[in-house]
Amino acid sequence: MYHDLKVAVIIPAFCEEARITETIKTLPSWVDHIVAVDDASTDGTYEALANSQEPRLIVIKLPENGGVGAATLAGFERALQLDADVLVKMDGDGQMDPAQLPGLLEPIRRGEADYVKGNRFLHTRELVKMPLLRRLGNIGLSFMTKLASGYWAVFDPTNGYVAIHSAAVSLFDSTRIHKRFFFESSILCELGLNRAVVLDVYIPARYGDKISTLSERRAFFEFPPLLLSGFLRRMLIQYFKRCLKILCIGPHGRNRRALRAQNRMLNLIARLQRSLTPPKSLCRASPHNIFQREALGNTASLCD
Ligand SMILES: Nc1nc2c(ncn2[C@@H]2O[C@H](COP(=O)(O)OP(=O)(O)O)[C@@H](O)[C@H]2O)c(=O)[nH]1
Ligand SMILES: [Mg+2]
Repeated sequence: MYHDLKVAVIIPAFCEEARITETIKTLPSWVDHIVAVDDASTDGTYEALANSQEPRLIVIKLPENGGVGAATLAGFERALQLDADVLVKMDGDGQMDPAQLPGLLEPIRRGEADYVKGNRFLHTRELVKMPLLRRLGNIGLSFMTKLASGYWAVFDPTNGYVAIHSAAVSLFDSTRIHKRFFFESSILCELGLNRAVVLDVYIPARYGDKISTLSERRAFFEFPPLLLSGFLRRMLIQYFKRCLKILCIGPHGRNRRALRAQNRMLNLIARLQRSLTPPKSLCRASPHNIFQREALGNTASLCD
């Protein structure tokens, strides 16, 4: 337990045979559950996990490789079944320092945030150390993520060291979350639509010996279209769909003509949305969406 919070650490792992045992060993004793998800590794990752003597460890083996997002979501699901209050995502390659865990959890414990993420560049001194091209790429993607998610104070959007309150997980539709490296950015977009409180905490980079599998070239070409789609979807939902619903409720209740016009407009918007993103339900009003609902304003009802 971290104070009164039951903590589950979720570790997505793909071919981490060399690092996974050490990563698990370094977790502090107050972590309640460790859920390691072997994403159909082709090396001995699963065997290393299965041979672990760690009593808090739960191992999930995915039948086929789904990507870091799919593996993390599988871990989230298991952690929710275990009634964890806070879910932390930590990579299996030892690049995320467990000493930084309290920093991620503290804002959630204090009720100041629903989702806390690491940010390697809270000071300009870290940014200026980067090669110019990489720096520009990072700034560009961060700016586009701000547009897509609406979180203007958030930087380093691809940072995978994150903690989320269990109630905030039920705010988003997991089918809308990207299953590969756009995972963290897509979570930000979904949380933004639900007005969840997101906070950055400074966590210095720890690169270790592993080379990132997300190449700059890939991020440069794959992320902008996804972010553009996120931005358009946010505009449609936040500024058109919700406003329309509010406009149709006059001082004497709902007006029939306005409602018909609204339905026509909503159908048009829905068609537009379907052409932008996979056809899934937009928001789910869940009885569990109670965490900080009052503080956040009951926005969920506007998008059901
Ligand atoms: N590369 C890769 N990593 C995966 C996959 N599924 C789960 N992971 C895990 O996702 C985490 C992040 O991957 P990594 O390559 O270290 O990315 P980076 O550190 O963000 O550049 C690691 O713990 C991986 O083991 C997958 O399909 N491919
Ligand atoms: Mg890594």
